[in-house]
Amino acid sequence: EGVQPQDYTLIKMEVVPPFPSKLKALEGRRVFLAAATLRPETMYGQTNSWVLPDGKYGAYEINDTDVFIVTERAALNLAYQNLSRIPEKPTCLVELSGNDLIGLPLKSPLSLNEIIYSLPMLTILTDKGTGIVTSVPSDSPDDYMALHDLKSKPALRAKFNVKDEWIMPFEVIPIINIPEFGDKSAEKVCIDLKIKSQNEKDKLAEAKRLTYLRGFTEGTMLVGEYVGMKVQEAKPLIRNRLVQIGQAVMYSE
Ligand code: A2H
Repeated sequence: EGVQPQDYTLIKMEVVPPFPSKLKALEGRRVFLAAATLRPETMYGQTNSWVLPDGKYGAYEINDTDVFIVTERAALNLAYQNLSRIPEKPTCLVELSGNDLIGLPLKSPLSLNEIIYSLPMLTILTDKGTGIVTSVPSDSPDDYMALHDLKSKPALRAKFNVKDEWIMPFEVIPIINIPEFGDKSAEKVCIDLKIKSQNEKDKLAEAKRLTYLRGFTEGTMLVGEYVGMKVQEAKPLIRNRLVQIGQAVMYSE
């Protein structure tokens, strides 16, 4: 926990019916994986969502129609931020593990890929955000390496029952140009730093440091409603629009 509160945008990634047996009790409701992001302007480039296979999640009633799948810790925080049907009291409809969520088809706001899938990431922290992360491999080194690991390692796919069609069709999409790093900044920096896997913590921290600030201060949007605009200016506009149309909510911790 930092000293400063962190403000996240929670992206509502809708689970596409029909639901698998573990989620059958939720039939008739709108069910979302709620992904915490600091980069709402990158949502055009989503290729999948990430869950922790051994993580504990629950399906929580947010209001009369919507259900969010998040960690219990996040559900409690949400309940104190007016995001629970019963104020200050989370209602869990179904307990789930990350493994139950792998392979769910999702429709996610602004994504150029119409349907994306939920996949395993081993470095997700359960004490940050919602425990659900949306994947933008063009601009996030963690996402790029985790997707690269799954694409290049058949044994890893087999271990988590990941089908080829949930990953192989999904390529890195150029969405932001950074003068020094080009149109796929995360891919470039991971290659330059010779990062081998999602587990190379120190190198990935360096990759994030290199791309994060530059992306914000010098990046230009290559796609979407604000194409040509600086990331710095587009970011609040995109975030506010997503919240206004009900496809995202703000969350702080
Ligand atoms: B970001 P901070 Cl394009 N465990 O969103 C691990 N990582 C998590 C997480 C968790 N429980 N919850 C959120 N995150 C990720 C987009 C993105 C992000 C881009 C580039 C950089 C980036 C797409 N993934 O983050 O420690 C989420 O990934 C770089 C730090 O609170 C979230 O934003 O600063 C970010 O980490 C929040 O990390």
